Amino acid sequence: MNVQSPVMADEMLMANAIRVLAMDAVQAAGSGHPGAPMGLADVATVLFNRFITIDPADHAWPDRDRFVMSAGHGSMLVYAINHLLGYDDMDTGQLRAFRQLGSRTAGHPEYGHAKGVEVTTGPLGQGISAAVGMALAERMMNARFGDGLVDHWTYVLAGDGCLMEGISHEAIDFAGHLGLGRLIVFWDDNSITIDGPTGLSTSTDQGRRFEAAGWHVQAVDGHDNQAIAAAVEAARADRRPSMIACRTVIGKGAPNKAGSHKVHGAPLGQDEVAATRAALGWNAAPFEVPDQVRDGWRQIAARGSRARAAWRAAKAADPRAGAFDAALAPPDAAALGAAMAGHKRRLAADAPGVATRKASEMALEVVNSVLPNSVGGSADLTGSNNTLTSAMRPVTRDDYSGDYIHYGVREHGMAAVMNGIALHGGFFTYGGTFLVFSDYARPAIRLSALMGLPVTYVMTHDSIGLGEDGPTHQPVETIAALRAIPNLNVIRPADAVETAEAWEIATAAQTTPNVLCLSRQNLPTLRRAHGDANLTARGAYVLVEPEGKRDVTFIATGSEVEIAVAAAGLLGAQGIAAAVVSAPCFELFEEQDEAYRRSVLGRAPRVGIEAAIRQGWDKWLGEKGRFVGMTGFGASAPAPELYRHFGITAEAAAEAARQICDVRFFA
Ligand SMILES: Cc1ncc(C[n+]2csc(CCOP(=O)(O)OP(=O)(O)O)c2C)c(N)n1
Ligand SMILES: [Mg+2]
Repeated sequence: MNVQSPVMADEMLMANAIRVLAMDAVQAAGSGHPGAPMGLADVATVLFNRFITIDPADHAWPDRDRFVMSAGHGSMLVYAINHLLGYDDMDTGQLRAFRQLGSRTAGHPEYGHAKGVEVTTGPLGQGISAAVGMALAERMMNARFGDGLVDHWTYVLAGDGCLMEGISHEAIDFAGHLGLGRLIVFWDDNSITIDGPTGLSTSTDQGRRFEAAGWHVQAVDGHDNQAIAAAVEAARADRRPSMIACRTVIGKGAPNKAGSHKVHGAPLGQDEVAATRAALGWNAAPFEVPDQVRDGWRQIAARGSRARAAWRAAKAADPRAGAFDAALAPPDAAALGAAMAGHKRRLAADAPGVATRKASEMALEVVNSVLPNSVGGSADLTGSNNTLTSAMRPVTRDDYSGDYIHYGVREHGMAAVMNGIALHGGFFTYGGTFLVFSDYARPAIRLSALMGLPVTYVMTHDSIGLGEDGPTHQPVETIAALRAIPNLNVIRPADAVETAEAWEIATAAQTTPNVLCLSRQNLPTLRRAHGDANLTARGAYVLVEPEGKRDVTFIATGSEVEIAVAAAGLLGAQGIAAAVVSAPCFELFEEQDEAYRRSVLGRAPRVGIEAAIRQGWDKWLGEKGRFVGMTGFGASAPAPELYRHFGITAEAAAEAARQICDVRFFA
C-alpha cells in the first residue's frame, strides 16, 4: 500500500524521532543499544499514540496505564518517548548526558531516577515479571475500589532475551492462571540477540508457549501500524492476558546495519548515523525535534491530562476515595505500633516456646488485623512458612478481592511479582519460601533492594535447625549472601518478641526490603521483661549483662541466642562474666551511632555464634574473636543431633570463650 493515512504519516515521523534520538544519544555516549529502540519505534508509537493513558504532569497518577520496557537495554526508547511527551525531568540535556554520571538517563532504566520509569529493568525477564505483579495489583485494587477509581492497563515491551529467561516462564504461567486480561505484552520478535540469530540457541514456538499458559496470542508485522493497532484492539477485547508477537527489524532505519546483531549494543558510527538520517529524510540536527513531530507527541500528553482530570472529578464523588487514598499511603504506624506493643506485652507474659516461623504467624495476625491492604503469599509452602492468617482469602481469577496469593512453586516469579505489586501501589506485600531457596529469588530480591521497595520476604527453615530434610534444604552461606546485598535488612529474630519487632520494622519500611529468617524448630522466649521500645530496630542489643566487668561477650542471632545464654550461664558458674548480645539485624546495627555500638559490643573479647558460615562476622568479632558456626554443608539428621555434630553448643561456645578471655581460672 502506497497511500498512507494522515495518522500513519504522522506516526512515521513520531517513530523516526525515537529512532534518531536513540541513535544520536548512543553515538554521543559512545556506548548503548540503538537496535531495540529503532526496531520497536513503530510499535511504541502506535501504543502511545492510540492507546496509552498517562499524564507527564502527574507521573504517579494512580490510575495511569503502566508501561514497562522489559528489554531494559533499549532504555533510549523510554527516554526518547518521555522527552517527546514533555516530562519536565527529561530535557535535551538529559538525552545528551545518556549513560553519564549524575544523569537521569542511566544505561538501563532505573526506577526513581526519571519520571515515567515504572520499574528498573536490564536484568532480562524482570520487567515482564514485575508487570505481572502490576497487572495483578490493578485487578486487586479494582476489586476493592471499582472501575471509577481503578481501570488501567499494563503494557510490556519484551525481547527475545526476556522470553528466554527462566523467570518469564514463571510469570507467564502465573499470569495465564490468574487470567490477567489487563496485561498486554509485545514481543520484539526480531530473531536477534547478542551472539547473532536466535536460531543459535532457541527453537521454541513462543506463540504456542503462551497459548499453553492460557494467553491470547497474535502475530503482526511490527512495522505495520494498522496491524499493530488492530492487534491491540483485539487484545483489549479478549479476557485473557495477551501476547502480540511483533515481527520487527532490529535497528530499523539504519540502511546498512539494520537486521544484524551489530546494531544490538554498539553506536552505529558517524557514517551510518548520517546514512540513517538520509534514509529517513531526517534533516534536524542531533537532539532537535521538528515542532510538528513534537506536537504529535504532546497531544498524547494532552489526552492523558484530560483523562486524569476526568478521573479526579469521578474520584471526588466516589465514597471509596478516602479508603483508596489510605491504601496508597504508608501504613498507619501509630496503630501498628500500639497493636504490636500489646502483642509483645502478652508474649513477654506468656513466654511461648514456639518456632519463630510460628511467632511470625502470630505477629502477622496482628499486622493483618491492623492493615486492611496487607497481601500475603507463599511459593507453595504456606503450611511451612505460616504466612496465611485466619481471615485471609485466596486471590483467584474469578475473585481478586482476596488477599492471599498462592504463588505456586515459583520463588523467582513470586519475588518479581511482589516487586510489581509494590511498584503499582495500594498494598503491603509479603511472601514466603524456605530461606535456602532465596537463591532462586535472588535477582528479584536484589532489584527490591536496588529500587528501594518495602517488600517483605518470609524465609523460614533458616539453618541446620530444620533437621532431617538435610543439606539441600539447610542454608549455610545464604544469610551471608543476603547480607551482601546493599539496602536489604536481613533480620533473624531470636524469639517471639524479636519476631514481633521484626514485623513492626517490615511494616514501617518505606525504602528498604526486609528478609525475615525464621526457625523451623521451637525456641524459648528470651525477652521476658516487656518494653515498648523496638530493640530489634537497633540491630543488636545487650540481652544479658553480667554483674561487674565483662570478661567475654557472646554475639548471636536467631536460634543461637538461646545457646549463647546457656554458654554465659556455664561460664558464670565458673566465675567468668559473660554478656550476651542478640544481633538480629547487622544492617540496622551498622546504622546506629558509634557510642551505642561500642556500648553493646563492649571491650571484652567476643565470640560470635550463628549456625551459618563466618563470612560477614569478623567486623563484629575483632582480632581475638572466635566464631562458633558452620564451615561446610549440613547433614540429614534430627536437629539436636546436628547441633552437637557440628559443635554449635553451649559447651563449645563456652570453651571458645575460655580460650580468649583473660580470666585465669583453676579447674
Ligand atoms: C539476565 C540477563 N542476562 C544477560 C544480559 C545481557 N544482555 C543484554 S541484552 C542481551 C540480548 C537480548 O536479546 P534481545 O532481548 O533479543 O534484545 P535485542 O538484541 O533484540 O535488542 C543480553 C544477553 C542481561 N541484560 N540480563
Ligand atoms: Mg531480539
